[in-house]
Amino acid sequence: MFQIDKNVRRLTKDEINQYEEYGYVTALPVFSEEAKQDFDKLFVNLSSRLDKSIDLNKTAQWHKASLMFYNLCTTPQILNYVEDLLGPNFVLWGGQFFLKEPKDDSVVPWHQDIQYWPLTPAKAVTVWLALYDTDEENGAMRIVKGSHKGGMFKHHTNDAKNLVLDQEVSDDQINKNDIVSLNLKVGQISLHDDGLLHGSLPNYSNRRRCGITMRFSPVKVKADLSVWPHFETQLVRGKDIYKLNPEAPIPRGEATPIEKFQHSSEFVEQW
Ligand SMILES: O=C(O)CCC(=O)C(=O)O
Repeated sequence: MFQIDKNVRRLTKDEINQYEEYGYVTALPVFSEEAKQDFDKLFVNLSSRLDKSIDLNKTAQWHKASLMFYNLCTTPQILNYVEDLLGPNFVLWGGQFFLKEPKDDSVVPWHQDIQYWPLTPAKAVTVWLALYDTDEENGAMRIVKGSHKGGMFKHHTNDAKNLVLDQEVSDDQINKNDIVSLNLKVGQISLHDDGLLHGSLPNYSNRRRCGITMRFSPVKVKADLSVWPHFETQLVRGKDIYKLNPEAPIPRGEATPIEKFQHSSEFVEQW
């Protein structure tokens, strides 16, 4: 459905080294410019299902609810890049939108994903797919290169209304010289490590900024279900040799998540 970029490829050795050294790779081609209208249609179709009282940024589990969303996450060309980092056997366990409408003052505070995720061992790759062009003006994601090697940073809770997430690393822990803005053209992806510091600023532009994040882990990773009872995996490459986590079925239709944490059984009746 979404046209693939003719320049799509596998990760180069340099990119794999860069990921290990700096915790990210960016501007990887996946979908062509012509997919632009289809992405816009997908965004409108999925987001408009939500009641106005529900913030799209506060929903997740779209990969377990919506077949269209699942199909996008399992695009073979995306999985190829992930396989180059995680090896042959891995699962999809998260899928959500990060949206900033024009002149939206919402901010994603500096954080490490491992602060939120009860996974052992802590190993996950996030794919951030640009549904619209994203740059410094409209609040592209920013990362602190190499910060995944610094262990756990100290987070504090910040309940400010314009923050999309509530765990924040204070500015004084950020090495300003290492900040990189992950500017992407529609259809491109970035990849980042779960220990990497990242966040994003408001959208100062008149353009929508929206990306889809997809979370992948090797099959040897286990979630603590006492912290995340909703956690389920979908095997997307290779074999699940350890069977450490509950599995979610591939969506059989179009359901709509309305919260951050939902079990797949909640979607079944909507398919
Ligand atoms: O899109 C953003 O600004 C932040 C995304 C993010 O926090 C994540 O991918 O973990």
